[in-house]
Amino acid sequence: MPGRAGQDTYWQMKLREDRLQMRLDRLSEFTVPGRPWTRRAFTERYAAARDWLQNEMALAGLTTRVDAGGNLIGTLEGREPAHGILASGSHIDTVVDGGRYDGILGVVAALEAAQAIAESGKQPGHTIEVIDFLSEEPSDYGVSCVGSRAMSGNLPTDLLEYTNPSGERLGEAIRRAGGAPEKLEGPLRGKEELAGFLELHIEQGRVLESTGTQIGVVTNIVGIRRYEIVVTGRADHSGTTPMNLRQDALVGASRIVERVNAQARELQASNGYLVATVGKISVRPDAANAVPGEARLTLEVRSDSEDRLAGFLDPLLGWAEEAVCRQDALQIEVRRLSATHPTDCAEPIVDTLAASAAELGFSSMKMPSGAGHDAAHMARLCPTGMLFVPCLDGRSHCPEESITMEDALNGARVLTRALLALDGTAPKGAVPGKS
Ligand code: HGY
Ligand code: MN
Ligand code: MN
Repeated sequence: MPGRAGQDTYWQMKLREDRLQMRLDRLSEFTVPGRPWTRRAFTERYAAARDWLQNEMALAGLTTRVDAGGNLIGTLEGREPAHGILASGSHIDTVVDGGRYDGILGVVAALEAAQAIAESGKQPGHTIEVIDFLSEEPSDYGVSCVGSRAMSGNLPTDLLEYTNPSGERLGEAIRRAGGAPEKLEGPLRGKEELAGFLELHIEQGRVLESTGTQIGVVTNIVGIRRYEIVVTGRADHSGTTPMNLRQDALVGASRIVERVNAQARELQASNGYLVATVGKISVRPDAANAVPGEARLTLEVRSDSEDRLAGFLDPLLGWAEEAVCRQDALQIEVRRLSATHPTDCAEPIVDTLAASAAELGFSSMKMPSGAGHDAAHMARLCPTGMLFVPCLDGRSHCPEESITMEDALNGARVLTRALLALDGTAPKGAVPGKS
């Protein structure tokens, strides 16, 4: 249901559903055969998808480069470079067996917006950048949002030493992706460089669909802490080791999984939004006939409150000291993998997105994001906002994830309208939310 055309007609005419669809289809085809949709960062398939995308950016009239953080950036020059850059984008990597639209919609829609603006023949005042951030999903190196962390100066150099299961350092992987890890000691962009950042994403939940709302305007992005918990016992023969003599690490780990779930339920009920998940586990020796000697878990905690995030681990470890270490004769080691803070979107950007949706005749609602996003890191650099479109049955991070092209196009329209609104009203020094 596109609304009034009026003064926006010139770019709306250029926003092309067929091109948006073609790019979504082509990008999603870069997947591990038989495992839709799997395009893990740092793999050859991911590199091939990025080569394709870089070429599409060039065909759209953008100049392209890969920055030191391994981010692929397409640039449409503005009339007034001093006004700063309006940037938009997301990521094209997926979780294993993930969805078709998580990430790529935001990249493809940003490219469509930039191309429509370029083809409208009216050069924007601000330079517009389309960004495909490197490795947003938790990577095999234990770090997520690698590119947006690097860009915003939130990739401490010790994270570059993290290794994947084959022993490759994250820093080397970033170099393979075209980056320059030796340049990642501080933010890659100065605060004055960027006038604003917008990210379009699928909602990944059910709120928009269940309320029949076309556009979600994000007010806050959840904070996320991830920890690795290693439970160590003793590997033994499963047939010859009596039950009372075992130090089974997986049994201890399973108690921890249950406790994480119970503690999160209690806290959520009494304290407000907090979710906690053990979504990854590996066991050694990992054999049907061996008592597990080691179990490695990844614990992830999310909340919109820094205090709730900070308060989760200690009670869990206090409980584990007695229930797992003492009673089951196991050891536990914990390592913090990463932490992002709950992040508010910039109010003037929230207002611009809501106004853009209304001007185009779309229903919208303000809502928090329970998913993490590159936008949370970009908010360190410049006024940042996000918009959501509905996804079928709220499914995401699974192959069933689906959206309608109508919703995809609606999102691209609001994104483009908002970029133009910011372009028209946000010269340097008077950028909304920027002091
Ligand atoms: O993990 C997240 O919240 C995001 O989908 N990467
Ligand atoms: Mn995701
Ligand atoms: Mn995503």
